[in-house]
Formats: sequence, structure tokens, C-alpha cells
Amino acid sequence: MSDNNTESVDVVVVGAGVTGLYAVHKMRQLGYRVRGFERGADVGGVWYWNRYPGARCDVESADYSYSFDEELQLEWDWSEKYATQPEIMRYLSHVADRFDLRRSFTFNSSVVSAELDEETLRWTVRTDDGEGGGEVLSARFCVFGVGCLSSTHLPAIPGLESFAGATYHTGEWPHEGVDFTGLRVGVIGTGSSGIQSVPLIADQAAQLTVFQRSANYSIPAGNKPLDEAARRELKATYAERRRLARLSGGGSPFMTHPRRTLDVDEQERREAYEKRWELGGVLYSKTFPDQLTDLTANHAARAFWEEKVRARIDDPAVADLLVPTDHPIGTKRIVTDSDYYETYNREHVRLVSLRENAIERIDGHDVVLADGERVELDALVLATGFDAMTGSLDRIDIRGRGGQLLKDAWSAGPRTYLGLGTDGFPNLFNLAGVGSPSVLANVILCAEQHVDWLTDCLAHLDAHGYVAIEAAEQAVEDWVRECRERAAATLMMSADSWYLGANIPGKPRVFMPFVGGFGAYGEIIAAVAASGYKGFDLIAR
Ligand code: NA7
Repeated sequence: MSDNNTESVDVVVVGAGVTGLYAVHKMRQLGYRVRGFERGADVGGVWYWNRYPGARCDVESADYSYSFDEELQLEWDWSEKYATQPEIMRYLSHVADRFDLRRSFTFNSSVVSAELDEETLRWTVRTDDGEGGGEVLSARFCVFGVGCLSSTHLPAIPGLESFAGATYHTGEWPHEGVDFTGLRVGVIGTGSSGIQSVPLIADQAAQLTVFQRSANYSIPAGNKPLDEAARRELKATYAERRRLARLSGGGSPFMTHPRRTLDVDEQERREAYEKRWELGGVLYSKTFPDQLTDLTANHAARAFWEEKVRARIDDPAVADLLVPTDHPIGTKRIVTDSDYYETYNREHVRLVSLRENAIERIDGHDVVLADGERVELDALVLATGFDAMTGSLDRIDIRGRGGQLLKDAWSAGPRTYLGLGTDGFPNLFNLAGVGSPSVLANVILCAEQHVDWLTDCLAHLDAHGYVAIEAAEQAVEDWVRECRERAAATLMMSADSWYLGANIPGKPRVFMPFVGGFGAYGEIIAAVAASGYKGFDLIAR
């Protein structure tokens, strides 16, 4: 402590999700004095908040788990191919216990500001009046692991706040759960959260109305229990699985077909699609290497998807509404579902297409549609997504050189070098976020990749007597351009996705992730480190 009650630490870590947990662990192991802050009451990040029925990871559990500790990897037994939210929470809690991580975090405590002292190049970090009681810290390094999908988005529907029934956002689900038995329920939104929750809500509700603005591509998870033999096999082959994952585009051990879509005959093409379909979910978007760059290739994948999905839906008119026509397959994250389309075959489930009949307002218990119909509801579920990638940083008053707000520096779209640093904000790192492949890949491996890079970097600074590291303006410009150009060479720009900020009114339309793949990105940041941190200014005092 210093004399004015400002605690002095080496590193402040914001967030106790998958990134923050590993950051605290590794930094502590290396001897840094670390304080972590988390606005939730416990570890888990996105999994702490997203407790809606059916919440499940769309990356296989074997891959969506830490690789940094061999014993941890071998001792944990996943029960299903795709883990549910409660199982992931149990896992993250186990990790926190195993490495005694909670003692470094203050929970129920949000970081509200981080201000650079340009003299010392240290950050003054302040928390809210939560459990920490409004703390002030002086930190050499500020590390954000605040998650890309952690700032919920509410739709601007007139009267929403005065809805007479109960309202829930999937991203802030009550911890005690919700019982919809016998209720008339509405779900707005058909992204992952809507599509995963609809079948389970339908199991309880007396009537379920799903309000769909855009149809989405979803593929069955093909989920299954992992038995003892499957787990033994997994553990025996883990090293190779991880090796392949590190080389891959998505951080899972799956490679695209070696040839382009139209370079193979119809039978081979269908077999490849079928194989990916069996794997389940999001992996289908990269069956062939040209699927997200060539519209004809994309159409072929889309046609196979449509054939499969229409076969699951009884009413062709409902199927027409559920088949997207506004974006190529894979340009929004493909959803991984369990019985989503079949749910519309149930008598008490109805789909309302907002493209044809928009929500005009909410009045008492009623959702009032443009054609005058009133849909009376007891409960309304908002599965309307997030202010992705930048929303949670925007909430924090982060001031760098000259008192400039990070939010202002990013007003025309986020500006980073490698996703890690921003000019004007020395010693401040945003992990597994914008400018990196994290939202297009397996975020746990992305978090490890970033934390390992960062701790090597800090060791380099100390070994060479530098006090600080700061991305150079030109390097930031170049990386922003590279991310933009790489995205423009794909079909990803053609969907109104949250990758582009298109779901938030007024947000600049900029493709925020690095689209070049997890493995390629790892090589880039490793080469930068090996070059002595080219593109960064290393500052000695
Ligand atoms: P998403 O994927 O952003 O989905 C949000 C859904 O809510 C989507 O269908 C939106 O329609 C819909 N939405 C948003 N605003 C409105 C309004 N105003 N009116 C009607 N419908 C609206 O969020 P999720 O939580 O489902 O998933 C986020 C990620 O979590 C997902 O990609 C996975 O990576 C895991 P739109 O498509 O914008 O027309």
C-alpha cells in the first residue's frame, strides 16, 4: 500500500472468465503481484451470466478446455461431446479451486476507470462501490479479459420496459432458473441463445411465440454422452489433438477438405458435407477451404444445408421463413442446436416473421404487431444478443496519453495492433478480443495464446530494463488495414452480423475480428515476439 491508500500492484486483471483466470494464474506463477476484479459473484465470465435453458458450448468440450496443465487436462472428465453451461461452470470452478485463483479476485466488483499517468506510465485503476468498496490501485499493467459477448443488447421496442409480464435477457438469466410451465411465452431473437433455448422453453410453455427478425443457419449438435471408452481414447490422443488444434483455423483439431468445392465431384462433395454435418454445428462453415470466400462454393454448402433442414420441418410455409435468404452460410456464426427446427412442428409453437409483420410496441401483456394482432404473453425472453467485442470496454472510462478515452480513439472502429495493444495506451492489453481471431475460434486456446504471449513479453521487458511497451501508431494502422483487407477478401462482409457491429444501431460497420485463422494468427504474433516486438515501442526510463 502507498500512503494514500492506493494499493500498488504489477498487474490488474479485469474479468474472471476463461481469459482472466488463466492470466491471473500465469502471472502469479511468474511472481507478479496481481489483483483481479470481476463484476459477477464468481468465476465463469460469459458462462456465469448465460444460464438460459439449453445454453451449451458450440465447441467440443475436449477442445473447449485448458491445455496449459497436463494434469488438469487428464483429471477432468467431460460427460458430453458438447458441454452444457452448468458443466462448464463446474469445470471453471474446478480450475479456480485447483489453482487457488479466487484469492486473487475481488468479486461483485467492476472496474470503472483506468487512467494513465504519463510521468510514471502506470495506470490508476478504480472500482465501483461493490464488494471492493471503491478501491483505487496503481498498476504497471492493465489486462482486460472482459469477454466479447458480455454487454447485453436490449431491442428498442416502444413499451418494452413496461411489459406487464416477466422479462428476461438470455445473457442475464436468473441464477435460480425460470419455470415457464403453463405460461404463454414469447422469445425475441433467433441467434444461438434463442435457437438453443426455444426447444426447452417449448417443453414447459403452454404457448410459445418466436419472433424472428432474421432467419439463421443452424445445424444439429449431434451431441452425445462421452462414455469411459471415449474419454480414455481422448486422453490417449490429447497431445495430437492439441497439436492439430494449434495449426487449425478455428482452434479445434479439424482441417478443411484439401480441395476446393467445385474441384471435387458431386458425390465427394456430399460426403464431405455429410461428414461435417455429423461433427455438428459451426464446423460446417469450413467444410471446403473456399466456402467463405467464393459465393458459388457457398451456395453449394447452403443447398445441402437447406435440403437437410427442410426435411426436419413439417410445414413448408414455416420452412420458407426459417431458411435464410439474406446472407451466405457461415457469415454469421452457424448455430449448434438440439431439435430447434423440429420444435416448430409442435402444435403450441408459432413462428412470427418480423420481416413480414414487425413488432410495433408492447402494451401491457401484449406484443402488438404491425398488422394489429396482439400476442398476449406472460413472459418475454429477449435473446437479442450483445454489443459485441467493444461493449464491455466502452463501459469503462479508459484514458491513455493526453487523457484520451479509448472509446473516442475507437469511435470509427476499434484500432489495435495484433488485437493486443493500442497506440496511446502503453502497458494496456485487451486479450482475446477485437483484432484477434477469438470469436471465430476456440476462445480457451485463444486466451492461452494471448496470455502466454503477454507473459513472455513482460519477461522480455524486465530482462531488458524496459518499463513499458506501446503499440506504434503505424503498426496499428497497418493491422487495422490488414484485418479489413483480409475480411474484404471473404464473404464475411455481406452479413449484418455482430462481427461487423451491425446489430447495434449507430455502431461503425467495421469487421472486428482477425479473419485469417487461429493458427496463422499464432504464427504472426510469435514472429513479432521473436523479432524483439517489432511494431511496438519499448520504453526505457
Ligand atoms: P445474436 O447472435 O446477436 O442474436 C441476436 C438475435 O436477436 C438475432 O436473431 C437478432 O436478429 C435478434 N434481434 C436483435 N435485436 C432485435 C430487435 N430489435 N428486434 C428483433 N430481433 C432482434 O446473439 P446470441 O445471444 O443469440 O448469440 C451470440 C453469440 O453467442 C453467438 O454468435 C455464439 O457465438 C454464442 P438479427 O439477426 O440481428 O436480425
